[in-house]
Amino acid sequence: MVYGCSFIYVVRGGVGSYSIRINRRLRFVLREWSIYIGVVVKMYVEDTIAAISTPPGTGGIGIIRVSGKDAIDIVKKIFVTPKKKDLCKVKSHTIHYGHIHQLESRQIIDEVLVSVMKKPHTYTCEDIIEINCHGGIVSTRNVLEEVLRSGARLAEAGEFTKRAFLNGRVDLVQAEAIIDIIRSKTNVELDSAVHQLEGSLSSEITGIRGELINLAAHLQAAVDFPEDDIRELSPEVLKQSLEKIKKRMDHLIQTADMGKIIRDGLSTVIIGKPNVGKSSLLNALVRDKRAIVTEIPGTTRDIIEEYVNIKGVPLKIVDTAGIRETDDIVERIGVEKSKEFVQKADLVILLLDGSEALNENDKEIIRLVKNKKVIVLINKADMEMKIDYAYVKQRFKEDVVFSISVKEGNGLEKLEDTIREMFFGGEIDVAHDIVITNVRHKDSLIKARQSIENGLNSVIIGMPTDMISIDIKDTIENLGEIVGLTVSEEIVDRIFEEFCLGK
Ligand SMILES: Nc1nc2c(ncn2[C@@H]2O[C@H](COP(=O)(O)OP(=O)(O)OP(=O)(O)O)[C@@H](O)[C@H]2O)c(=O)[nH]1
Ligand SMILES: [Mg+2]
Repeated sequence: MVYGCSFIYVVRGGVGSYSIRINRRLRFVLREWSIYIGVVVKMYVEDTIAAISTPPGTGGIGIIRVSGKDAIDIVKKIFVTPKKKDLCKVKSHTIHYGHIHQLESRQIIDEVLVSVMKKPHTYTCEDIIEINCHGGIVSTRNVLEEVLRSGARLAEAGEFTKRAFLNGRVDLVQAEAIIDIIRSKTNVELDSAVHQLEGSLSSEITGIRGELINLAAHLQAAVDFPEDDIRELSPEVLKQSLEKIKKRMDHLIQTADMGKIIRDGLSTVIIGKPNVGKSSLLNALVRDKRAIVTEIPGTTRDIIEEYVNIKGVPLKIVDTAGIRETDDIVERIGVEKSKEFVQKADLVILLLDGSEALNENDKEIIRLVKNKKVIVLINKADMEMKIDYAYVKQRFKEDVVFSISVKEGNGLEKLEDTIREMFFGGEIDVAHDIVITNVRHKDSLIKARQSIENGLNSVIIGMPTDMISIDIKDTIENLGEIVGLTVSEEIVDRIFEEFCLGK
């Protein structure tokens, strides 16, 4: 990839660091810490890339996306409309019917619709052409080959979005939100990713960062230009400002637990001795006959995993083999796996058969889940109850033990409400709340919080302004990593490698 850079102007009053690359190898890092110099750098990417943007395989249509300064000229060489339109002269954001020809033999390869989107209002901020061809594997590949032959380079994974980032259309948080949108497994995850793409987290981070920049500028100016009579910030005012900012960071970090659930699903395991109705419960929750249910104890032997949305809480729910002592090798492996899953789970749903007295297997499982977050369901409430209810109630908090009948569907609603209350304690509004769903963001926030804490301690013990400025500067950098202002080239590469081809 060939990069260029140009400096547009130098202004008074910016603090930060800018990192850009030229010709892949040459890394140009502009870092300044003077409150009087800020440099606006404009990046541009030289070559034109192309890739198939639709999934591999056959489909209604296949889309070849071309982006870069020569996109229109390249496609013009192989695309012919019935009225021999000149693509360079058509209006931006218009669609044109025609045929793709082979570059040399001029043989027609496909009948297509070509979308022309001229910069800057495009996905990459560059000229983009999208060729909609018939969605066969061969036809799509043939069209791509002609585009490459005409002068484009095959795009790397995520390179279109990387260009959107390099050209300043999205920041790193928004670029990562695009991958999250593509990979969303539940609506909650999707809503949260869309909210981040709209810039909710980015503006919170840039807001906090902006306040720190103002503080740093004020501190530095008072030191560098004492003759200008710049009013010094009193330690008390400084402490209050830093504490306020730390609180905002704390709040963001606290959302990361919920963020993990939104992203990966609440890891939930259904556990119990054989035949208590675990698989029946899984099927009821996913509203599908996903697991085999029989009256024979030991029916489930392997782990069955499903994603389900329970009143807005995404669950990765696992049905396990019933736990009991057994000589059957296959079943024994299943039982061991069940125990392992209990240890890893965020939530354990322990199922007991209310129509039977508790036996040693039940008691062993009750011991096994002692230190876990657990909901205890006494199943088969439609039958005569023989279970020792008092024994169970003694061992768990009252509000997490209740009867259900999976067969008749009684108690399922209460189970769903209990799960939601347990983890979200009320309303979750991922479409409006800012939630940290990305481990990279969480790590940088934790580093930023540590830096600001160091700064606060420096203020409290009366360290000189210079020392406090260093901590504030570190915080600014840590926050800059999140949105991509101060992030290393390796991290940027790693993020975009996770994308699919053509995105
Ligand atoms: N009466 C009654 N029977 C139920 C209820 N829930 C499940 N069953 C029955 O209990 C039997 C066992 O159900 P499963 O869901 O296979 O039980 P399991 O816990 O997955 O069993 P294993 O896979 O063998 O560990 C089946 O015959 C179900 O129809 C219930 O609420 N009431
Ligand atoms: Mg089962």
